[in-house]
Amino acid sequence: MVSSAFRTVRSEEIFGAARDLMPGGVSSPVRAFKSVGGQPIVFDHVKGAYAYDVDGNQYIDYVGTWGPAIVGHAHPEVLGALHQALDKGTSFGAPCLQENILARMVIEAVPSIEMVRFVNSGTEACMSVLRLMRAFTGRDKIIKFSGCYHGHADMFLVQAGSGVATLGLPDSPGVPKTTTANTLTATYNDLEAVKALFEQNPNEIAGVILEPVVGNAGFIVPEAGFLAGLRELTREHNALLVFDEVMTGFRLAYGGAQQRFGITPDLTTLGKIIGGGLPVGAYGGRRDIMEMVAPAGPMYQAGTLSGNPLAMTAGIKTLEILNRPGTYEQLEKITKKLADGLVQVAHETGHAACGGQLGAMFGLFFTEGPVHSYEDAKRCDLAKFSRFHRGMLEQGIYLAPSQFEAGFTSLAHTDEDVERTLEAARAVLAKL
Ligand code: HOZ
Repeated sequence: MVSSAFRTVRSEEIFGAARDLMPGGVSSPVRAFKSVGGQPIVFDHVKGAYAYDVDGNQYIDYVGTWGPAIVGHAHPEVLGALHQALDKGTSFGAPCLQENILARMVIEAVPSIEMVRFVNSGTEACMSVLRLMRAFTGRDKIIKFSGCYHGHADMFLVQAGSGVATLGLPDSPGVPKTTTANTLTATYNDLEAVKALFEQNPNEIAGVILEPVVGNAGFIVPEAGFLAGLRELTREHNALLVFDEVMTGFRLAYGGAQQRFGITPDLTTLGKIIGGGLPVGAYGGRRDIMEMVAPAGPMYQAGTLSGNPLAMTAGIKTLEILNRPGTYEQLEKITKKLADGLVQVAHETGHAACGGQLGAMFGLFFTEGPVHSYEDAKRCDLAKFSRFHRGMLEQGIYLAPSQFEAGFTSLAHTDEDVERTLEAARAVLAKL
């Protein structure tokens, strides 16, 4: 636990050198702490619910490597399986048995998935699923929602969440207007806006893609009837419904948001948890659609490292652990205690705040709320979030360094961790 002797000398040295070597000193923008200020912490190792930095500070970690660490970091069973797999080689570039095993587990778990293709990241899964939506329908336009993030492929960098929202960037330079001309955007939770887009673009829209529960504009849940309404509208217009469950898959329930809400999309993207901490993404869905993917069909998509035995092994073991009795009840209980506790502590210390939780995912906004969309989320007190984030860091609590990211818990987080977190929050918020 970080004490009054919070020192970050080594982190500063290492990050200082990184700045000269890599743009912004990082391999992915949000990690640079730009929106919350101060130097990022350089990690040395992770275990269970904790992260340890290069200065010897320990943190209760609610980022969980941005989602994959749902069974806890460096779980002994995952590491054991990986050690065995390592001895057989790191990559085959040929079919392996582990792909079948993980594919079967994913198909059995996720209601919409009858066939699956493994790729190497959530970005890759989403860019591939977009090509598939277009190939299957013969239409070019898609609808996405502001604040939803579907990776960094050109056609999704329109009012995107996550790092784009965190850094307050306009749509990225380098993305040709012609590439995004077919990306229509609507406000999340606004069914009427989607209806209007369908009416204005008859027979032109391939489908609607969304995070069924948003995690890249902060944590935002769908209002009653929103997902069902999208399901109806897409059917009515012969368009596809795609759930980007890169964050929510295996996190809100074993079968993801679609199982939890009882709405089955046509296609789904996955990532994070299904790789157990190694780089994996996947897209899958109805068999008749997936059979368009090469070499079964004409829609081309490929990858040298896709389905590699190490990543498949980590995913298999992670899902095996998650599928044991009681895991989701435990995740729900601990995460609810944390999310409710944070809002309560904020109110008791005199701050406007709202938040929520589903499964092992949570959020806290410094605003009266309610927050139903990215437009609402942008109205929250970002300066206060920055000070809260820094204060929590100094208390040994590692939160996502952006108001526009969700928080993640794991099976390794204990009641005691949550109580320590709430105590820290009380101490920090009382001084803000
Ligand atoms: N886009 C990721 C969160 N939504 C951040 C990934 C990272 O920085 O590792």
